[in-house]
Amino acid sequence: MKAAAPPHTDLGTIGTDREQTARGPWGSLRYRSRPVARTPRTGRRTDIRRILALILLFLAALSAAPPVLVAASETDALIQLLVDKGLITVEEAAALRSEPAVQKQEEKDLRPKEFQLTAGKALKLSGYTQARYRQADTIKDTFDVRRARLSLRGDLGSGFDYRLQADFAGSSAKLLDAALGWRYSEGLKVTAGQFKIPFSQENLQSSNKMELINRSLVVGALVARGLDVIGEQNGRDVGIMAGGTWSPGSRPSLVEYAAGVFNGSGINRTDPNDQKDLVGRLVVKPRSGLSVGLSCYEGRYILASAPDKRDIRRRLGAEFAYQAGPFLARGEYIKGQDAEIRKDGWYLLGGWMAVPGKFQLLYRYDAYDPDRDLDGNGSRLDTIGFAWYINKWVFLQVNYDRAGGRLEKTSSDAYIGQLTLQF
Ligand SMILES: [Ca+2]
Ligand SMILES: [Ca+2]
Repeated sequence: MKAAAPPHTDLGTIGTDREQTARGPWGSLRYRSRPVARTPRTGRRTDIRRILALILLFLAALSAAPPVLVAASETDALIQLLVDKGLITVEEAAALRSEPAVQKQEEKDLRPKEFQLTAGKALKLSGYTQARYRQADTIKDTFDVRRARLSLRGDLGSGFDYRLQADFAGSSAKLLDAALGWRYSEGLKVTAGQFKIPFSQENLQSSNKMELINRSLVVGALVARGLDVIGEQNGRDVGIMAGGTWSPGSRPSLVEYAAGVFNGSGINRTDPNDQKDLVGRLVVKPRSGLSVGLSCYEGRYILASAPDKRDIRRRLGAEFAYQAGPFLARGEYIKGQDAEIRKDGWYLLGGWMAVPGKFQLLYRYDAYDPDRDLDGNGSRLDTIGFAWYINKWVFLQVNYDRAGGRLEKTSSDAYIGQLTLQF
């Protein structure tokens, strides 16, 4: 019965199921309307047939999920049902089955069902992978996959949105973001769940958007990252935050603020104490390209080695960023206190986009002191960077790190290359 099926020449069949259902019958209508309608009678019959074909396709599309009709194809079974009910004759049924659009739908019914990702609302899937090569005296030269992230975002209506992000690099996958947001206005958005704490511009900069490969020493040590007392939390925590922008007069986004309450213990874990940490950030943009900001953090932390002790974990940061044509300047100073130990550090980054949108040259001066009351233990790092924005999806960076520091004996050079693929 299906042997006479026409070859697939209609481009309308290539695409999503929805497109196919929508295009099929209309394409069929146009195609058929020229050769037929020789007499009024056959014309009316053909019209009825086409209307029935449309209804059938609609019903077939609706019944795609529950497999009510097995044995034959769903469309074929529907035609048989119409015959059984006396609504159409056997001849009309045969004519219907020969309609090209109906034949296509029957073939589709008989094909094995494919796995489909569906959602009630539109969702946006994005992700990126960063492959890195490092060469230094202090490590074995190695390739590694530094990040492999997938992110889902969506709008749930009534001002609600969500974001999920996981990192698959390393030995086990890790949930980074799981946040639900509710926007009341430009001036107020409430976010709850797990996400980046509103502290430091560099912390809030996405890893696939950073001009240099590594974050600065001070952000790495004081903003819930690798060298922080609470360990590597990817600059994130679990809590609730309010934020927004406010523009007095006609100026765009003159003031940006965010303030939140967090567990203070990092990602994918509950709070080991009753104390909640407070974080806030305020950024002012007095003119286009320039921003100046302050961040503060007040909390208590518990070390696994001393579960009964609650120590102060306090941070204060100042930042600026300035972009003028191809030139970029950015800097931060952050000081912190963990229990009795006072720490601080700062960086200054300069960039020049030598070829607009393509090649960028960068330099960063980076300093961090893990104990301000102890002399000679500071770290210094000079980084020279080259960034090549190959296209929207591919980004290549080469960095040269020169470590320094007054008493640092292990001073060594490091060359790092990193390729970012994003979608
Ligand atoms: Ca806590
Ligand atoms: Ca010191």
